[in-house]
Amino acid sequence: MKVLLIQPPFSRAMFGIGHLEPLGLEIIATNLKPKHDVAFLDMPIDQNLHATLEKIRPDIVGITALTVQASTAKQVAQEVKKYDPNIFTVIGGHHASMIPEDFNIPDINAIVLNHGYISFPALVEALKEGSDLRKVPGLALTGESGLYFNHQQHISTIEDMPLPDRSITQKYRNRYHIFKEGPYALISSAIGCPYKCTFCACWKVADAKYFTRRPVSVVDEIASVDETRVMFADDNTFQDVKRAVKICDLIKGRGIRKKYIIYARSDTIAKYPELVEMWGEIGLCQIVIGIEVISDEDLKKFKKQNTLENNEKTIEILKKNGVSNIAHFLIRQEFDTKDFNELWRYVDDHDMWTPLFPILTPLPGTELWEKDKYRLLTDTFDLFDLFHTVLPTKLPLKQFLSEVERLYLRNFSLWRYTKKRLWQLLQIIKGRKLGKETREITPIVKLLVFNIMFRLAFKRTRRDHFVYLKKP
Ligand code: B12
Ligand code: SF4
Repeated sequence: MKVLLIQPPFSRAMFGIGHLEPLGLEIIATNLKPKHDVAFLDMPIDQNLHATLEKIRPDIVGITALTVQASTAKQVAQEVKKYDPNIFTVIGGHHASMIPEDFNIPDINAIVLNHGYISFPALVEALKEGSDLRKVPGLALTGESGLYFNHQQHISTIEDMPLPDRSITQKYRNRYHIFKEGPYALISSAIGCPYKCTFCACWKVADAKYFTRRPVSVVDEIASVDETRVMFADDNTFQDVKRAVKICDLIKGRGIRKKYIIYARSDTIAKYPELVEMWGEIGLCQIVIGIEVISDEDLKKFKKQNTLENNEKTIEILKKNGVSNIAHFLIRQEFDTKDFNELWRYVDDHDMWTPLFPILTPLPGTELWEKDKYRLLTDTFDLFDLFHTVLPTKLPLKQFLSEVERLYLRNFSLWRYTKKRLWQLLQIIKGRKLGKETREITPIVKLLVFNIMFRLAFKRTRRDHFVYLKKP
């Protein structure tokens, strides 16, 4: 069978922070490749769908999508069916797994729930053999009378998860970046998360369990990619501390020299600060930390099962080791000017230079979604990028968005930068040695570029809100 895998374009409104390889599709490709022809189109980079369909003439098209890509994924499916109604269209990925009913449309034939590396090859075989699709595990078949579900796939190990076939993304690889920096390779070393924060559905992928790959296999994969920058696609790479130490030792022992970005929780880091130290030595340069809020009470509200003390310890540990802290702070719709100022004061007082301020968004599959789905300001998922608000705000919308923008502009402020550099100069004049924390300060050129980039992006973001908002 000829299979075309597609990463659909991003919604026009999306505020993008980066674009990396579609790891899910590469993993699926591995199990298909021995028996079938597999091609891939990365539409955020190459929008030429018609020419690709002409060239490949696929029997099956598989589309991946996050929530913010739900509309464009549907448009892609529509174009594919317009080109040839006999092509079997399948959708998978995070959005399809969390809210499959959103894809119950005539242009889509089947939806793969969660772990596509098991279901998709079985589906392709069933299509080839002409056997009963209702027997394929982890599948939902679309239809006018509703979805027909076969049972979901529940995993008990990821030892059988194939390594990604990166040959399908070869021609795009030097375009994969985060914040204009790249190329980055993406590697999954673990799946799932044992916590259940109210605003997140990542834990659902593995039923609140945490499954890991063997350290040797992870390090072999790191060594095999050409890129010198690697991002881990795990929700908490340090969750299993012994394993994190082992991976680090292996990387060091094999003399692999790359730069790493990982996601981790502050409770792990506060308890095992040595992890940051040892990983810092092998090239860990950024950690994405969900600090989320600035009080214990609010941490409890979001069921984060963490403390302010852990967050603050972590901020210091990362500074001491010269590892950038991509701290995420949730911006809530109930914020007024005082809350925005208080949050900024916290960031500034803690001398943080690389924070992000995602707007609280009821992502499908989350507890928040169940609570707030009836209050949405918009009919589409195009604004679900965490830079738009899809819920009503206490402040007038325009003012709320200006306050969010101001947080970023305060962070990229030339005055703040100059003050910091002058302070450092003073320390040097006084004969004091500067610590590794100076590494976190955004270099001046980058700071100016981000300042302009964010201004332009927010101008568009503000305008898009009014284009996409539900008409009363
Ligand atoms: C790494 C990562 C990123 C990276 C790179 C993503 C990329 N490929 O470009 C960066 C930092 C750039 C990023 C950006 C964004 N991200 Co992100 N990111 C992740 C993270 C941590 C891992 C994703 C991943 O690779 N997983 C591993 C792969 C193997 O899993 P998978 O893709 O789900 O694939 C499996 C199945 O879903 C299935 N499958 C997938 N596709 C298909 C297709 C078919 C046909 C089939 C059959 C099966 C199938 O099979 C695969 C193998 O079993 C997740 C959290 C998480 N734990 O998933 C968040 C996450 C995906 N991101 C999220 C968000 C919101 C974003 C942004 C919108 C933020 C922003 N404003 O920029 C952007 C989206 C733009 C983009 N480029 O994708 C949300 C999405 C929530 C949602 N409901 O959509 C997540 C879930 C985190 C969260 N907050 O909840 N992200
Ligand atoms: S926010 Fe982080 S800790 Fe909480 S459930 Fe999601 S991945 Fe787990």
